[in-house]
Parts: sequence; C-alpha cells; structure tokens
Amino acid sequence: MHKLERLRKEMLALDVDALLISKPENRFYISGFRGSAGTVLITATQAYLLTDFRYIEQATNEAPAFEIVRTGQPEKDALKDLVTAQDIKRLGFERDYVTYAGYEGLKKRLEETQLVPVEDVVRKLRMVKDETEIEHMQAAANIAEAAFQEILPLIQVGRSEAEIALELEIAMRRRGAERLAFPIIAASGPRSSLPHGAPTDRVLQPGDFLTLDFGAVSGGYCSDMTRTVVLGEPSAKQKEIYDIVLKAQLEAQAAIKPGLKGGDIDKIARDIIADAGYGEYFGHGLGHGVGLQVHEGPRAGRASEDILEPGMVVTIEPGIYIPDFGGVRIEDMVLVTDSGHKNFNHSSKELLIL
Ligand SMILES: [Mn+2]
Repeated sequence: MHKLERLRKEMLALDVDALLISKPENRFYISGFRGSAGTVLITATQAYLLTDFRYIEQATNEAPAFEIVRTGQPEKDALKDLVTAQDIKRLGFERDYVTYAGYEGLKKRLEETQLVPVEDVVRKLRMVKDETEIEHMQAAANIAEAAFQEILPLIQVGRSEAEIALELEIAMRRRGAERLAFPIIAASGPRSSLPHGAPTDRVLQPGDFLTLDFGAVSGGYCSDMTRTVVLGEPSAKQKEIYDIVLKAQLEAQAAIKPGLKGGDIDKIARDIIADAGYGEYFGHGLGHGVGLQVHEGPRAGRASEDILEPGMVVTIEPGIYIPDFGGVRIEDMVLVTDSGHKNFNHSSKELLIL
C-alpha cells in the first residue's frame, strides 16, 4: 500500500480532518522532500507541502505527488488560508515533536480550528520497511562494514580512539555515506565499560578491548553495528565475557521471527548473560528499530510489547560493561522476514585479535 494511503487509514481512526507533519524524518517519509524546512498537510483527499522560497524548486522535484505551497510571505498565512479553504475543523499535530511554543503559535494563528495532539502515527508506519527502504539500509550497512574492514590494520597500539574514529568516518564517507548515522563510539581499555563512550585522545595499549559502534547513511537511511576487538592476546576474563556476549547475541538473533515481542528477544539474551553471573552489567535494552533515524520503532528492550512483523528492522546488541575493567558489545542489524530473519551484516563476530 502507498505510504499516503496507509497514513490516511490511520487518520480515520484518529478522527481528524487533516494532519500536520513537521518532524523532518516523517515529512521526508511521506513526501520524499529532503529539505530542512517545511510542513506537510494531509487531508482525506489532498496532500500539501508548505515550504519557503529556498525550497520551492527542490520540493517540486522531490515531492511530485504534493501540491507545493509557498510560505514565509509577510502578507499572508498560507497554512491558515489552506485550513480555511479546506474547512478543516479538527487538525492533528505531532504531539511528540511540536514544542510548546510551536503549539502556542498554531493556536494563535488558527483560532477557529481544534488542534488535536496525536501520537506519532508516521513512526508506526515507518516501522515496516518496503523493498526500496531495505535496499537503502543494506547499502548503508555495506558501506559501514567495508569501512570497518578497511581500517582494521590501523587499529594498533599507540593510535588514539579519536584517530581511529576519524579514519572510520573518512572511510565511510569515501565509500559513499551521505553522513554518519550518529557520532562514532570508540571506547578502549577500561573506557570500554562506557556503553556510549565518545572517542578521546586515549592511546591504545597492549591488551585493550576496543569497542567501535558506528553507522552510515545512504538514501536517507541509517545502519548501525558494533564490534569489540582486542589488542593482543585476551586475558581469561576478557575471553569469558566476550564469549558470553557473543552467545547472547547469536541466540537472540537466531530466534528472530514474526510474532515475537521485543521483550521476548531481550529476555533470551538477558537470561544468558544473567545465568553466567553478569546480569547487573547489562543495563540497557537489547536493541531498537532503525530506519530514517538510528533509533526508532520497534523497541526491543525488556518491557517492549512491540510485536515483530515482516519488514521491521531491529538491532541485536547485548553487552557486558564492568567498571574499571572494560566491556564488550556486539551488534548486528537484522530484517524480520516472513520465515524468520535476514542479517544486514556479514562481518565475523568472533573475537578479533589485532
Ligand atoms: Mn544500536
């Protein structure tokens, strides 16, 4: 089903005459418009994209199914004119995105209209990807993986986390990433116990773990993966915790199929880590959806009731983080299919000794 049709079906249930969409990822998802400013207005029969002079030509090219309406002209209020002309009485807006000031502004401009805060319905639609979206995500994953393989020889004693993160960023950009999906996480030695450790000038030492968490963007879509490597022979404890995380990752991933709840998958990994005695060191959820944003629905944490459906993409990223010692996380991004799942990643998950 076309994205707009799916959205209109959701709008019926919300009992609104029109829906205002301004969150950039939602605006792009529905319209195809990639500019940084603009608002989409959807009614039961019409689709408008309101944007200013800077984006009129781009919007016309990128959103051919939309009527482009110019905003930012002092003598008129384009949104108000449309709302009046279309006789919109109940106007939905994104409650998770519109700020209080934004809401106040709308209220002032649209005195006659009832403003209805609605849950992020586009987020719901975005959870299930179509073929084109999956292709973009595979391209983004391929870029990140190839870049990781390319920079492996640079991960050496004496290099800093920041240098390695920079090399990885350059390699992804050179291979066609539009941008990074998120700032690279590079945490080494005792710092690898920081699940989201930003790279520092810390220089790699013999025996260090190094955790790299990174992703590329292609066609607007993100990838996300994590690998932990070790510099030189691992200690017995390093090997132990790596093997536990790996087992948790592999078993949770192997279980993925439609019908499972996010929380069910989390439990598979969490039980393995807890049974090995490290439950208190795995303090975050197992994974999350990925798409136009690196973190989106469905959720795959402990309390997640989100039910997996074909076309959903989730990460599987258990970890063990021990303060003053270090940590391990291993992450792949997986597509839920009719029969089970398909992995976007191909890099080995065995402990890489560099
Ligand atoms: Mn992730």
